[in-house]
Amino acid sequence: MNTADLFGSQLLPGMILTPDFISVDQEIGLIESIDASGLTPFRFRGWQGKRLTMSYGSSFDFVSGRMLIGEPVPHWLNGLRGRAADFAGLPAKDLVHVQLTRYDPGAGINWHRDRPQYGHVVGVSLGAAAALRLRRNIEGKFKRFDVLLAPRSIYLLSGDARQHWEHSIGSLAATRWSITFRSLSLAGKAALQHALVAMSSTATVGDQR
Ligand SMILES: O=C(O)CCC(=O)C(=O)O
Repeated sequence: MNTADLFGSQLLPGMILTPDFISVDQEIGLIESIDASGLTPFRFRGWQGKRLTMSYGSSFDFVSGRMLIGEPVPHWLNGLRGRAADFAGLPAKDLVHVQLTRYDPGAGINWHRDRPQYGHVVGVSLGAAAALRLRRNIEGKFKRFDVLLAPRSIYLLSGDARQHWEHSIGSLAATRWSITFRSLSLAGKAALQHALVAMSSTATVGDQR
């Protein structure tokens, strides 16, 4: 029996969606914590997005193109991280990166695949419902698929859905929040190792002064 049989519907190979993963009270508490977390506009090289984000743990820096060791994952996310990891069939410690996002009216996210440094992607949706649009280029033609992300639902992107399909969310009419947990791919683990070595050699140079 695979994870989809146990926990939700498999929509594409590697994509599972489960409604009502958290309660309304939990949703309200998570939204309050996200709003209090110090969100800032998402930046990609010289460009600034309308959505607001905050990241914890190991993360990819879109400005320098490097893996960074970020702020530790705060305690208020630990319970949800454990449940999200169970949902994805992973140990909680593998979800090393957490991204909080707020999409105010007019904000969305353009077509993309998550960075190859990341492995599994697990997303919890809060607030307004949104359509997650998916597309895959097959011999010059896009195959498309839309998935409704209801508030309090959780989705997993892995395998085919993660590697071969791009996803996006169009401009929203009402505010939506999301919590995205990510594991590292082999490339991400190597990049993280590199970042840790660079950090420890900087510390050693500093110590010698
Ligand atoms: O808000 C979401 O659920 C999607 C987020 C996403 O695709 C991203 O940050 O790369």
